[in-house]
Amino acid sequence: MDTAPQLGTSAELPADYRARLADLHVLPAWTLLRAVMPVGAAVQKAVAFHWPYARLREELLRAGDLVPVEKAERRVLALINPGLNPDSLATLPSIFFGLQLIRPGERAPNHKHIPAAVRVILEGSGAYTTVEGEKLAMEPGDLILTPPNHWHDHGHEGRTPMIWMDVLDHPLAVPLDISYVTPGKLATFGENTLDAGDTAYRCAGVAPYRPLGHKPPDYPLRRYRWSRVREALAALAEANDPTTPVHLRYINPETGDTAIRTLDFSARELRPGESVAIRRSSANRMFLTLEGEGVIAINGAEHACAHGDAVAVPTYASVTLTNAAARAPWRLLQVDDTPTQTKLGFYEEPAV
Ligand code: 1HN
Repeated sequence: MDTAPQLGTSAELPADYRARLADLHVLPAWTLLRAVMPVGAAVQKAVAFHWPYARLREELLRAGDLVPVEKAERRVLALINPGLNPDSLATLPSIFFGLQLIRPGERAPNHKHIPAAVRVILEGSGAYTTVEGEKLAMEPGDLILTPPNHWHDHGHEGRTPMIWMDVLDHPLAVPLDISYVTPGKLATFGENTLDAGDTAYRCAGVAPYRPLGHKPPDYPLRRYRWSRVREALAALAEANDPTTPVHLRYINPETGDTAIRTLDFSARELRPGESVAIRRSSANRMFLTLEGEGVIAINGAEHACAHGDAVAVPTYASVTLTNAAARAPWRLLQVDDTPTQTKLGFYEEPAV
Protein backbone atom coordinates (compact mmCIF):
# COMPACT_ATOMS: atom_id res chain seq x y z
CA MET A 1 0.00 0.00 0.00
CA ASP A 2 1.22 3.48 -0.83
CA THR A 3 1.82 5.78 2.07
CA ALA A 4 1.24 9.47 1.74
CA PRO A 5 1.76 12.27 4.25
CA GLN A 6 -1.23 13.80 5.97
CA LEU A 7 -1.71 17.20 4.34
CA GLY A 8 -2.57 20.46 6.05
CA THR A 9 -6.18 21.65 6.27
CA SER A 10 -7.63 25.06 5.66
CA ALA A 11 -8.71 25.24 9.33
CA GLU A 12 -5.01 25.34 10.27
CA LEU A 13 -4.53 28.60 8.38
CA PRO A 14 -5.18 32.04 9.92
CA ALA A 15 -8.63 33.38 9.01
CA ASP A 16 -7.22 36.64 7.63
CA TYR A 17 -4.88 34.71 5.33
CA ARG A 18 -7.75 32.56 4.02
CA ALA A 19 -9.81 35.69 3.42
CA ARG A 20 -6.95 37.35 1.50
CA LEU A 21 -6.55 34.26 -0.71
CA ALA A 22 -10.31 34.08 -1.35
CA ASP A 23 -10.26 37.74 -2.35
CA LEU A 24 -7.67 36.92 -5.01
CA HIS A 25 -9.60 33.82 -6.16
CA VAL A 26 -6.89 31.41 -5.16
CA LEU A 27 -7.02 28.44 -2.80
CA PRO A 28 -4.33 26.50 -0.94
CA ALA A 29 -4.30 23.40 -3.19
CA TRP A 30 -2.83 21.13 -0.50
CA THR A 31 -6.13 21.34 1.40
CA LEU A 32 -8.05 19.96 -1.60
CA LEU A 33 -5.47 17.78 -3.33
CA ARG A 34 -6.75 14.50 -1.90
CA ALA A 35 -10.30 15.34 -2.96
CA VAL A 36 -9.35 15.42 -6.64
CA MET A 37 -6.59 12.80 -6.40
CA PRO A 38 -7.16 10.37 -3.55
CA VAL A 39 -4.29 8.05 -2.71
CA GLY A 40 -4.51 4.68 -4.47
CA ALA A 41 -8.16 4.68 -5.60
CA ALA A 42 -10.28 7.16 -7.53
CA VAL A 43 -13.37 8.82 -6.09
CA GLN A 44 -16.30 7.12 -7.82
CA LYS A 45 -19.56 8.99 -7.86
CA ALA A 46 -21.47 6.92 -10.45
CA VAL A 47 -22.97 3.66 -9.20
CA ALA A 48 -24.07 0.41 -10.86
CA PHE A 49 -27.70 0.68 -11.92
CA HIS A 50 -30.35 -1.22 -13.93
CA TRP A 51 -33.20 0.49 -15.85
CA PRO A 52 -35.92 -2.03 -16.84
CA TYR A 53 -37.35 -1.23 -20.29
CA ALA A 54 -40.88 -2.53 -19.56
CA ARG A 55 -41.36 0.09 -16.81
CA LEU A 56 -39.65 2.97 -18.61
CA ARG A 57 -41.65 2.25 -21.78
CA GLU A 58 -44.92 2.70 -19.94
CA GLU A 59 -43.88 6.13 -18.62
CA LEU A 60 -42.48 7.16 -22.02
CA LEU A 61 -45.81 6.38 -23.71
CA ARG A 62 -47.45 8.52 -21.02
CA ALA A 63 -45.09 11.37 -21.93
CA GLY A 64 -46.53 11.02 -25.44
CA ASP A 65 -49.96 11.91 -24.04
CA LEU A 66 -48.70 14.63 -21.71
CA VAL A 67 -46.17 16.49 -23.86
CA PRO A 68 -46.54 17.42 -27.55
CA VAL A 69 -43.30 16.97 -29.48
CA GLU A 70 -43.22 20.75 -30.16
CA LYS A 71 -42.89 21.31 -26.40
CA ALA A 72 -40.05 18.83 -26.00
CA GLU A 73 -37.99 19.21 -29.20
CA ARG A 74 -36.93 15.64 -28.35
CA ARG A 75 -39.34 13.61 -26.19
CA VAL A 76 -36.71 11.81 -24.14
CA LEU A 77 -36.67 10.24 -20.68
CA ALA A 78 -33.07 10.55 -19.48
CA LEU A 79 -31.52 7.67 -17.53
CA ILE A 80 -29.92 9.46 -14.59
CA ASN A 81 -27.25 7.75 -12.53
CA PRO A 82 -28.27 7.95 -8.85
CA GLY A 83 -24.70 8.92 -7.90
CA LEU A 84 -24.35 11.86 -10.31
CA ASN A 85 -25.78 15.37 -10.28
CA PRO A 86 -29.13 15.15 -12.15
CA ASP A 87 -28.48 18.55 -13.78
CA SER A 88 -25.63 17.04 -15.78
CA LEU A 89 -28.08 14.66 -17.57
CA ALA A 90 -25.59 11.81 -17.33
CA THR A 91 -25.99 8.03 -17.11
CA LEU A 92 -22.26 7.60 -16.46
CA PRO A 93 -19.60 10.35 -16.21
CA SER A 94 -18.96 10.13 -19.99
CA ILE A 95 -22.18 8.62 -21.37
CA PHE A 96 -25.81 9.71 -21.70
CA PHE A 97 -28.61 7.22 -22.33
CA GLY A 98 -32.20 8.39 -22.91
CA LEU A 99 -35.33 6.75 -24.30
CA GLN A 100 -36.98 8.70 -27.10
CA LEU A 101 -40.57 8.37 -28.32
CA ILE A 102 -41.94 9.56 -31.61
CA ARG A 103 -45.58 8.92 -32.49
CA PRO A 104 -46.99 8.28 -35.97
CA GLY A 105 -47.07 11.49 -38.00
CA GLU A 106 -44.81 13.45 -35.63
CA ARG A 107 -41.64 15.31 -36.59
CA ALA A 108 -38.75 16.10 -34.27
CA PRO A 109 -37.29 19.26 -35.85
CA ASN A 110 -33.97 19.66 -37.59
CA HIS A 111 -31.04 20.70 -35.39
CA LYS A 112 -27.33 20.05 -34.90
CA HIS A 113 -25.20 19.95 -31.79
CA ILE A 114 -21.59 19.57 -30.72
CA PRO A 115 -22.13 16.28 -28.88
CA ALA A 116 -22.44 13.16 -31.04
CA ALA A 117 -25.61 11.06 -30.81
CA VAL A 118 -26.17 7.43 -31.70
CA ARG A 119 -29.68 5.92 -31.83
CA VAL A 120 -30.29 2.29 -30.98
CA ILE A 121 -33.75 1.28 -32.14
CA LEU A 122 -35.84 -0.70 -29.67
CA GLU A 123 -39.29 -0.97 -31.23
CA GLY A 124 -41.51 0.18 -34.09
CA SER A 125 -40.98 0.69 -37.79
CA GLY A 126 -41.70 3.34 -40.38
CA ALA A 127 -39.66 6.10 -38.71
CA TYR A 128 -36.49 7.63 -40.07
CA THR A 129 -33.65 9.95 -39.12
CA THR A 130 -32.31 12.31 -41.77
CA VAL A 131 -28.61 13.14 -41.38
CA GLU A 132 -27.41 15.93 -43.70
CA GLY A 133 -29.62 14.77 -46.56
CA GLU A 134 -29.29 11.03 -46.04
CA LYS A 135 -32.60 9.46 -45.04
CA LEU A 136 -31.96 6.54 -42.71
CA ALA A 137 -34.74 4.06 -42.00
CA MET A 138 -34.94 2.87 -38.40
CA GLU A 139 -35.59 -0.82 -37.75
CA PRO A 140 -35.26 -2.57 -34.36
CA GLY A 141 -31.62 -3.15 -33.39
CA ASP A 142 -30.23 -0.67 -35.94
CA LEU A 143 -27.54 1.82 -34.92
CA ILE A 144 -27.90 5.30 -36.46
CA LEU A 145 -25.11 7.88 -36.15
CA THR A 146 -25.61 11.62 -35.95
CA PRO A 147 -21.98 12.80 -35.70
CA PRO A 148 -20.95 16.11 -34.05
CA ASN A 149 -22.53 19.17 -35.69
CA HIS A 150 -24.41 17.20 -38.37
CA TRP A 151 -27.98 18.39 -39.10
CA HIS A 152 -30.58 15.78 -38.20
CA ASP A 153 -34.28 15.37 -37.69
CA HIS A 154 -36.61 12.47 -37.01
CA GLY A 155 -39.96 11.66 -38.66
CA HIS A 156 -42.44 8.83 -38.48
CA GLU A 157 -44.49 7.48 -41.39
CA GLY A 158 -45.52 4.24 -39.62
CA ARG A 159 -48.53 3.36 -37.48
CA THR A 160 -47.21 2.39 -34.04
CA PRO A 161 -45.09 4.26 -31.48
CA MET A 162 -41.40 4.30 -32.33
CA ILE A 163 -38.96 4.03 -29.42
CA TRP A 164 -35.20 4.14 -29.41
CA MET A 165 -32.31 4.66 -26.99
CA ASP A 166 -30.35 7.85 -27.59
CA VAL A 167 -26.68 7.58 -26.66
CA LEU A 168 -24.86 10.92 -26.45
CA ASP A 169 -21.41 12.03 -25.34
CA HIS A 170 -22.53 15.41 -23.96
CA PRO A 171 -21.28 14.49 -20.45
CA LEU A 172 -17.79 14.82 -21.98
CA ALA A 173 -18.57 18.14 -23.73
CA VAL A 174 -20.47 19.94 -20.93
CA PRO A 175 -17.48 20.23 -18.52
CA LEU A 176 -15.43 21.70 -21.40
CA ASP A 177 -17.96 24.56 -21.78
CA ILE A 178 -18.50 23.69 -25.46
CA SER A 179 -21.89 21.95 -25.60
CA TYR A 180 -24.59 23.75 -27.59
CA VAL A 181 -27.31 23.16 -30.19
CA THR A 182 -28.10 25.07 -33.40
CA PRO A 183 -31.81 24.99 -34.25
CA GLY A 184 -32.73 24.51 -37.91
CA LYS A 185 -35.79 24.69 -40.08
CA LEU A 186 -38.51 22.07 -39.71
CA ALA A 187 -38.02 20.86 -43.28
CA THR A 188 -35.61 18.00 -43.79
CA PHE A 189 -32.27 18.86 -45.33
CA GLY A 190 -32.32 19.31 -49.14
CA GLU A 191 -32.57 16.27 -51.35
CA ASN A 192 -32.75 13.05 -49.41
CA THR A 193 -30.82 10.00 -50.51
CA LEU A 194 -32.02 6.73 -49.06
CA ASP A 195 -29.47 4.82 -46.95
CA ALA A 196 -26.57 5.80 -49.25
CA GLY A 197 -23.99 4.35 -46.84
CA ASP A 198 -25.70 0.98 -46.78
CA THR A 199 -25.30 0.72 -50.56
CA ALA A 200 -21.74 2.08 -50.67
CA TYR A 201 -20.46 -0.24 -47.90
CA ARG A 202 -22.59 -3.32 -48.63
CA CYS A 203 -19.65 -5.73 -48.60
CA ALA A 204 -17.16 -5.90 -45.71
CA GLY A 205 -13.62 -5.25 -46.92
CA VAL A 206 -14.68 -3.28 -50.00
CA ALA A 207 -15.12 0.53 -50.15
CA PRO A 208 -16.02 3.00 -52.92
CA TYR A 209 -13.03 3.49 -55.21
CA ARG A 210 -11.02 6.71 -54.96
CA PRO A 211 -7.44 7.47 -55.92
CA LEU A 212 -5.04 6.24 -53.26
CA GLY A 213 -4.18 9.03 -50.84
CA HIS A 214 -7.49 10.86 -51.36
CA LYS A 215 -9.26 11.44 -48.09
CA PRO A 216 -12.45 9.42 -47.52
CA PRO A 217 -15.54 11.20 -46.20
CA ASP A 218 -15.83 11.54 -42.44
CA TYR A 219 -18.45 9.21 -40.91
CA PRO A 220 -19.20 7.49 -44.24
CA LEU A 221 -21.58 4.88 -42.78
CA ARG A 222 -24.41 6.24 -40.65
CA ARG A 223 -26.77 3.28 -40.40
CA TYR A 224 -25.56 -0.10 -39.19
CA ARG A 225 -28.40 -2.51 -39.96
CA TRP A 226 -29.13 -4.98 -37.19
CA SER A 227 -30.19 -7.63 -39.70
CA ARG A 228 -26.58 -7.75 -40.97
CA VAL A 229 -24.86 -7.45 -37.56
CA ARG A 230 -27.14 -10.12 -36.13
CA GLU A 231 -26.28 -12.46 -38.99
CA ALA A 232 -22.55 -11.85 -38.40
CA LEU A 233 -22.93 -12.57 -34.67
CA ALA A 234 -24.86 -15.77 -35.30
CA ALA A 235 -22.25 -16.94 -37.84
CA LEU A 236 -19.42 -16.33 -35.36
CA ALA A 237 -21.33 -18.08 -32.59
CA GLU A 238 -21.41 -21.14 -34.85
CA ALA A 239 -17.83 -20.89 -36.05
CA ASN A 240 -15.91 -19.74 -32.95
CA ASP A 241 -14.47 -22.11 -30.44
CA PRO A 242 -17.01 -22.11 -27.53
CA THR A 243 -14.38 -20.53 -25.25
CA THR A 244 -13.88 -17.55 -27.61
CA PRO A 245 -16.45 -14.82 -26.89
CA VAL A 246 -18.51 -13.51 -29.83
CA HIS A 247 -17.88 -9.77 -29.93
CA LEU A 248 -17.99 -7.36 -32.89
CA ARG A 249 -17.06 -3.68 -32.95
CA TYR A 250 -18.96 -1.04 -34.96
CA ILE A 251 -16.26 0.66 -37.02
CA ASN A 252 -15.80 3.41 -39.55
CA PRO A 253 -15.42 1.26 -42.69
CA GLU A 254 -12.87 3.67 -44.25
CA THR A 255 -10.49 3.95 -41.30
CA GLY A 256 -11.23 0.97 -39.06
CA ASP A 257 -11.54 3.45 -36.19
CA THR A 258 -14.48 3.45 -33.79
CA ALA A 259 -17.83 4.57 -35.31
CA ILE A 260 -17.69 7.85 -33.35
CA ARG A 261 -14.50 9.25 -31.82
CA THR A 262 -15.49 9.37 -28.14
CA LEU A 263 -17.36 6.15 -27.42
CA ASP A 264 -16.91 2.55 -28.53
CA PHE A 265 -19.98 0.61 -29.69
CA SER A 266 -19.84 -3.16 -29.89
CA ALA A 267 -22.27 -6.07 -30.09
CA ARG A 268 -21.94 -9.31 -28.16
CA GLU A 269 -23.63 -12.64 -28.44
CA LEU A 270 -23.62 -15.08 -25.55
CA ARG A 271 -24.51 -18.61 -26.51
CA PRO A 272 -26.90 -20.62 -24.31
CA GLY A 273 -25.08 -21.46 -21.08
CA GLU A 274 -22.16 -19.16 -21.88
CA SER A 275 -20.56 -16.87 -19.28
CA VAL A 276 -18.01 -14.14 -20.06
CA ALA A 277 -15.87 -12.35 -17.47
CA ILE A 278 -14.81 -8.84 -18.52
CA ARG A 279 -11.41 -7.48 -17.51
CA ARG A 280 -11.53 -4.88 -14.75
CA SER A 281 -10.62 -1.52 -16.20
CA SER A 282 -10.99 2.23 -15.87
CA ALA A 283 -13.73 2.21 -18.57
CA ASN A 284 -17.25 3.47 -17.97
CA ARG A 285 -19.58 0.93 -19.60
CA MET A 286 -23.23 0.60 -20.53
CA PHE A 287 -24.99 -2.60 -21.64
CA LEU A 288 -28.26 -2.63 -23.57
CA THR A 289 -30.06 -5.93 -24.19
CA LEU A 290 -31.27 -6.26 -27.79
CA GLU A 291 -32.41 -9.89 -27.96
CA GLY A 292 -32.87 -12.70 -25.46
CA GLU A 293 -32.19 -12.50 -21.75
CA GLY A 294 -29.14 -12.61 -19.53
CA VAL A 295 -27.62 -11.69 -16.20
CA ILE A 296 -25.05 -8.95 -15.63
CA ALA A 297 -23.17 -9.43 -12.36
CA ILE A 298 -21.43 -6.26 -11.19
CA ASN A 299 -19.10 -6.79 -8.23
CA GLY A 300 -21.22 -9.84 -7.43
CA ALA A 301 -24.65 -8.11 -7.57
CA GLU A 302 -26.86 -9.66 -10.27
CA HIS A 303 -29.08 -7.77 -12.71
CA ALA A 304 -31.41 -9.96 -14.79
CA CYS A 305 -31.95 -8.24 -18.15
CA ALA A 306 -34.62 -8.51 -20.83
CA HIS A 307 -35.14 -6.68 -24.15
CA GLY A 308 -34.39 -2.94 -23.88
CA ASP A 309 -32.97 -3.08 -20.35
CA ALA A 310 -30.00 -0.77 -19.79
CA VAL A 311 -27.32 -1.35 -17.16
CA ALA A 312 -24.61 1.08 -16.05
CA VAL A 313 -21.24 -0.31 -14.96
CA PRO A 314 -18.98 2.09 -13.04
CA THR A 315 -15.20 2.23 -13.38
CA TYR A 316 -13.01 -0.60 -11.99
CA ALA A 317 -15.99 -2.95 -11.45
CA SER A 318 -15.68 -6.66 -12.06
CA VAL A 319 -18.35 -7.75 -14.53
CA THR A 320 -19.62 -11.14 -15.63
CA LEU A 321 -22.21 -11.68 -18.39
CA THR A 322 -24.18 -14.93 -18.25
CA ASN A 323 -26.75 -16.42 -20.61
CA ALA A 324 -28.54 -19.05 -18.51
CA ALA A 325 -31.11 -19.85 -21.24
CA ALA A 326 -31.26 -23.38 -22.63
CA ARG A 327 -31.68 -22.44 -26.27
CA ALA A 328 -31.91 -18.70 -27.02
CA PRO A 329 -28.87 -16.52 -27.66
CA TRP A 330 -28.46 -13.30 -25.68
CA ARG A 331 -27.47 -10.37 -27.91
CA LEU A 332 -26.47 -7.08 -26.34
CA LEU A 333 -24.88 -3.79 -27.15
CA GLN A 334 -21.89 -2.50 -25.20
CA VAL A 335 -21.04 1.21 -25.11
CA ASP A 336 -17.90 2.39 -23.35
CA ASP A 337 -15.58 5.38 -23.17
CA THR A 338 -12.33 3.52 -23.97
CA PRO A 339 -11.65 5.62 -27.13
CA THR A 340 -11.63 8.81 -25.05
CA GLN A 341 -9.65 7.32 -22.19
CA THR A 342 -7.12 5.78 -24.57
CA LYS A 343 -6.57 9.00 -26.54
CA LEU A 344 -6.10 10.92 -23.29
CA GLY A 345 -3.64 8.32 -21.99
CA PHE A 346 -5.89 7.56 -19.00
CA TYR A 347 -7.09 4.02 -19.80
CA GLU A 348 -5.81 1.26 -17.55
CA GLU A 349 -6.55 -2.33 -16.60
CA PRO A 350 -5.38 -2.70 -13.02
CA ALA A 351 -3.60 -5.93 -12.10
CA VAL A 352 -6.20 -8.12 -10.26
C1 1HN B 1 -30.95 15.32 -28.61
O1 1HN B 1 -30.65 16.38 -29.38
C2 1HN B 1 -31.51 14.19 -29.19
O2 1HN B 1 -31.20 14.88 -31.42
C3 1HN B 1 -31.83 13.13 -28.39
O3 1HN B 1 -32.59 13.28 -31.07
C4 1HN B 1 -31.59 13.13 -27.04
C5 1HN B 1 -30.80 14.27 -25.06
C6 1HN B 1 -30.23 15.35 -24.47
C7 1HN B 1 -29.89 16.46 -25.22
C8 1HN B 1 -30.13 16.48 -26.59
C9 1HN B 1 -31.79 14.13 -30.67
C10 1HN B 1 -31.03 14.25 -26.44
C11 1HN B 1 -30.71 15.36 -27.22
